[in-house]
Amino acid sequence: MAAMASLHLLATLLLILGYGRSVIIAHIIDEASHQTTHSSNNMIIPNHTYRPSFHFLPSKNWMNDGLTDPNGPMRYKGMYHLFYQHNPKAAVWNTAIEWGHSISKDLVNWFPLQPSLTPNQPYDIKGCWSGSITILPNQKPFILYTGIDNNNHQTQNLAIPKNLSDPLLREWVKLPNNPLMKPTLGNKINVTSFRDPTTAWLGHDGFWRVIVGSQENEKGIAILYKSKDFLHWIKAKHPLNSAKKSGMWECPDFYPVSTKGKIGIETSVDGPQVRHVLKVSLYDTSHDYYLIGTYDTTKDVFVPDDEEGFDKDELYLVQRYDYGKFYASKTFYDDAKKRRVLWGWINESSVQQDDEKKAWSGIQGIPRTVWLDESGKQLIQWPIAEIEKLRGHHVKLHSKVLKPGTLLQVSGVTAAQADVEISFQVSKLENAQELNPSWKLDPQILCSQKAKGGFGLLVLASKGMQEYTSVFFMIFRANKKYVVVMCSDQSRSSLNHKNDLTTYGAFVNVDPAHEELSLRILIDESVVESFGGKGKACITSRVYPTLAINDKAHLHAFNNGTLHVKITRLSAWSMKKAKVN
Ligand code: DQQ
Repeated sequence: MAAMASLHLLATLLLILGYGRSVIIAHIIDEASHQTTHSSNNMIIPNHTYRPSFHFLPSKNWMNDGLTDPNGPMRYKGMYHLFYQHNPKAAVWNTAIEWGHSISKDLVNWFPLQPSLTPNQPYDIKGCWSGSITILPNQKPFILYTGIDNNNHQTQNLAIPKNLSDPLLREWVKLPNNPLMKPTLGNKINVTSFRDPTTAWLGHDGFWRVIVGSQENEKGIAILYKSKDFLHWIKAKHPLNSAKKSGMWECPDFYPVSTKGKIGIETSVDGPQVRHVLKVSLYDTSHDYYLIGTYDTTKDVFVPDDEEGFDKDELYLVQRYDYGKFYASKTFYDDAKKRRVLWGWINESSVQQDDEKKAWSGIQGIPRTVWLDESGKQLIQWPIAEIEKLRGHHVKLHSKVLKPGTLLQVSGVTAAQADVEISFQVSKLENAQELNPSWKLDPQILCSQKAKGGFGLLVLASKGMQEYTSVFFMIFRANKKYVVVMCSDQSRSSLNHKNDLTTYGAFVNVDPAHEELSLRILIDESVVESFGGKGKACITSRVYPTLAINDKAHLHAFNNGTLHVKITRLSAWSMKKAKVN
């Protein structure tokens, strides 16, 4: 209260001094967002401390807001668009969600526009939920999205740009024919589990196809719809894919990948050098899983290489984009750079009360280029090259042996806002810990329970090491082969133990006897986005240190194991701020 009173006093003063009202409002908002909050250990942390500087989040001028799923990403007439699930009124999710909208020339700096869809029709009055964009012939972008009606029933609806000659596509109109797809007694679709239409693809028969996520009891389903004109949609006899016990499939994504290199493919393209990826966001686990397989165009079904698909008993063995926080993701084809780009939502690890205090929650991960690994068995993800233009001051290190027990400080970069790349060569692998055949092969459990040493980076570390987040590799011996696990351990990341401090883990398909182990980490105040094995394994975490903040954060390389480890390359850059909304 006292703080608000002094802000009003300041406003009056500025008015008297002849400043314009808009300048004053901007100033008040800025001041208010710099108010302080008390963490559980009584440290005083300013509200903006954890706010990322180069990750996407809504405008700072929203006094209180929440962001979740990326929606309808696309490149249109030279401009990138990102829509997103946005609650402009509170830093928590609320059903009456709208579609926020921002544009960018480079996927790094973003400019906010007015919301493109707000709940105002009987079929979406309780929320404009997730959906996708399809660019139809003659450059016509169409949004298909889920509307929530007064009975909480879910339907699929179409919105089109009001004015196609506006390159920014500021205004969107909802079609009078809506809803275009809805649950009926005849089709037996679950009325509250029918959402998140994908980008549509065009078959050789001239029919558009789209999948919508659903559930029938425990069975997760990608319901397939077809249409000749994008207005009249007919439910196909068979779903594109389903799995008996995986629960609700949210935000499905279905797209082709090339078997030849990194090049991306437009969503409707099929052919001999093409495989398909089906990704689903499992409501029950809050993780995004994907399968690689074949799209059988005659039967209109997706046949995963791994026959059990999303029904595997050990769900932890189904591949994920990210083994930390990353949900409701969506890809789009970028025709300018001939690549497929992946966006994913990274939620907070703090408690809701703390989100409300800092007045914002939810960010998008750095967009990643995604392609099929040469093995054909997994996807590779790498931060888009454009992010490198934020790299500022650079420190380098060549060839340094890290004896067991070594901690090596990397100074000279802003450690709370940095891009770090490091590669390790490991010798004397016979000293590696043996993988006990009785252990459950869940990498998260290996990282949290079996981790005896390891080597990697300590990020966001306080001077006295009361706080740090460690991202590291562990190598296990198993039948003359080696199993590499990458871990992101948040257990010491903050003295505020109210935060979720879970440890994450992922297998990295690299043979350490013949290849170097590489790690890249994008550190952005409260985000630690890690890419192991040149993008073979990704782990994103959110951490909120109370001591290791801003210029009090430090960066170290370490070897805490029994193996002989050599750093063959280390490059760290201070990262500049992006202009985000
Ligand atoms: N978020 C949206 C839904 C989607 C869920 C609602 C996934 O459409 O299923 O905000 O995070």
